[in-house]
Amino acid sequence: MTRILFYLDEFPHEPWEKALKAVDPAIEFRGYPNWGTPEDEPAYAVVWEPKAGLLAEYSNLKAVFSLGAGIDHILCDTNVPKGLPIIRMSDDGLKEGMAEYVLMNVLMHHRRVPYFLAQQRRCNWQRAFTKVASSVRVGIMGYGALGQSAAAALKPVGYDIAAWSATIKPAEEGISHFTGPGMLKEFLARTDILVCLLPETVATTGLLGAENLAALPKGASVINAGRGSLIDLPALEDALDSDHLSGATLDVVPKEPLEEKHPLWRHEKVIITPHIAAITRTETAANYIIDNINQMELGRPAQNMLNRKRGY
Ligand code: NDP
Ligand code: OXD
Repeated sequence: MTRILFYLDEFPHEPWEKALKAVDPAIEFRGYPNWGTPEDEPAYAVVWEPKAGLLAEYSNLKAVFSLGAGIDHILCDTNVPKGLPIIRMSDDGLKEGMAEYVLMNVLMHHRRVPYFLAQQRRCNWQRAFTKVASSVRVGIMGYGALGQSAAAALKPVGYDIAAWSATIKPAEEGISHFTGPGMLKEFLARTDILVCLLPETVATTGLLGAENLAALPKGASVINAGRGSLIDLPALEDALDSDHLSGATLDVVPKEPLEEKHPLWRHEKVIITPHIAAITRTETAANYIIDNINQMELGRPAQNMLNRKRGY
């Protein structure tokens, strides 16, 4: 029998137990704190922001499933054993959610919604014109599962799309590819709306500072739905205030929640959402977790296992 040890502090466990048992009625579901003892039979952990020390304490874990695509909420605990396999979420629900969020925000910046909302607050009937989609250059930073799903949603609108990633990608109709640090400036210089979908790693932390923000063309906007550590917020604020950038959407910030007195909450050019771009959806995630467990039980590799060397 498969045993799942579940940890999700902020939300009730019941919908997850129901969804996992709908896929495999034979599983045993143990919601934290009822994990039993580390001497119990081997088990799989399914977690979001687990308590520090918990994963190290349970030496009976075969693998850990992250309830999100990111694993920074697990690796911030330095006690997590180095050899413990960690599987990242990459189910269809997450991809669909992110595609909806990115499409909505690219359209909002393309059609100047932050500007029109600011005019509305002043009761100002001020017209301004927007470019046709085919001349709007969207740049997707991070072309993994979520970047590709976002691109698929943007393509039918007709945007001029490019993507930047760590490794070379095969040629693809409708997407120009840029690779690695050497091509970053060139990628940024051709981007009017930058969509950031990068994981948090040593290489991505602080990557969008003053210098790289300055490489974007005047009037560009930035959408960050990856991780907050990517962007230097004071540099972003300066770029918005100097009118180098025309807008930003932040779903993630370096320290969440964003503190109440932070000026970006009230900035006219900024849209803030509380890390909800793609919330893991129970049904598709339950299928993904059980499928992966079944593969591992057959001695096959799990999908989307964390590669600790590259950090994602
Ligand atoms: P993937 O691992 O599938 O994709 C990551 C992409 O980032 C890959 O294209 C990878 O390049 C690229 N990348 C990583 N490091 C670098 C680097 N140093 N330079 C250039 N490119 C780099 O991850 P997902 O698409 O599934 O998820 C991306 C991130 O989105 C997650 O890690 C998570 O932090 C965030 N997220 C946020 C959510 C939200 O609600 N705000 C929801 C879900 C995820 P390559 O293809 O060459 O490997
Ligand atoms: C994730 C997230 O990593 O929701 O999936 O941030």
